[in-house]
Amino acid sequence: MKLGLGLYQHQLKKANYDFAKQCGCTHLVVHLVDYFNLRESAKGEGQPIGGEGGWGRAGGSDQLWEEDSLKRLRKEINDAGLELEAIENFDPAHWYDVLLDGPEKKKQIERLKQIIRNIGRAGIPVMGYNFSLAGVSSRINGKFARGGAESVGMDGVDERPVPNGMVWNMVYDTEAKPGNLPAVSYEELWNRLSYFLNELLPVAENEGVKLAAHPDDPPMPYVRQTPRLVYQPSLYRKLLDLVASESNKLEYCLGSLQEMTEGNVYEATEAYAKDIAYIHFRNVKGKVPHYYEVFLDEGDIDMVRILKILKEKDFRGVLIPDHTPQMSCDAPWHAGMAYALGYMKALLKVI
Ligand SMILES: [Mn+2]
Repeated sequence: MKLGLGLYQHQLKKANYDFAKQCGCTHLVVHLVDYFNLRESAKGEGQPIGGEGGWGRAGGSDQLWEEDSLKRLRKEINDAGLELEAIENFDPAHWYDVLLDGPEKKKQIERLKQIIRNIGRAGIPVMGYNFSLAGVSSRINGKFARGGAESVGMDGVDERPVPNGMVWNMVYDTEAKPGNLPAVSYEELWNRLSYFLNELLPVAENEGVKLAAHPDDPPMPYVRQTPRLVYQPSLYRKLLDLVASESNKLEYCLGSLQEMTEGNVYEATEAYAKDIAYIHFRNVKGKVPHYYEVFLDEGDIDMVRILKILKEKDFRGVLIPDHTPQMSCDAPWHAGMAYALGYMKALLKVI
């Protein structure tokens, strides 16, 4: 197993590559979408929460997905002594009508195919995605972790409808007509995912890229009056069975799995180990709709037990901390990540 760090778009710079290397990482997972663009001031604070405008404007990352830009990014990372394992999340501007089954769907799916080709040709092995209408939402902030460390959690579901022009918790059309997303059934949403996978997986296979699915965060059957796809562990099987392909993989989020109300995270890890592209290694207390993100060593998941299962199943992929609580100091995000990575590195050695 390999140690990695996830970096947000605004963090893609030499100092953070060196930081990852110093923490013992060999791999990076990067976000090209800037979730903080409406709130520049929030960039030091770790995870996006988002208010009325969600996480901000979609579409800011256009140029970054070109083959040349991706090659340049990979080279910068390689030059710092690290490998670029994955890109996490498409820009909503590139696929809103794939998610919404809108008029631009065919054009946008072609764009996604080109993006997969660019990623493959830049030598990046994995594209992580989260097929979701409401995206990550219902988040609250608080001093939920040990010693009053700030983290995110959930205390009830966000029931507000998703306004027109917004999807995946970002705004893709500021001129959208007033009103909200029409109601969508589970069956319809699974059909949309099926279209996406059937179109994209053959291209991904050709280019040697894995498409890795994140479960719903939070894993509730409905959020903001929209249905969700993977909100119980068994629904990951449904996703894998939808389209048989070597490139149909999981962005396996331990926190989200633990927050689910059915099954348990150990059985799920055993069941899915062979299908995991990379892992979000984080811990939580509680289950939906009431849970908090906490430090790795104080949550409900026995992280040692998880690593033992992964070792037994011969998982050789990358683990990243995903999120951590913010630590009280001048560099809250970095301190949280350094703590998590040190803890992970020691566990990997011990098991
Ligand atoms: Mn995650």
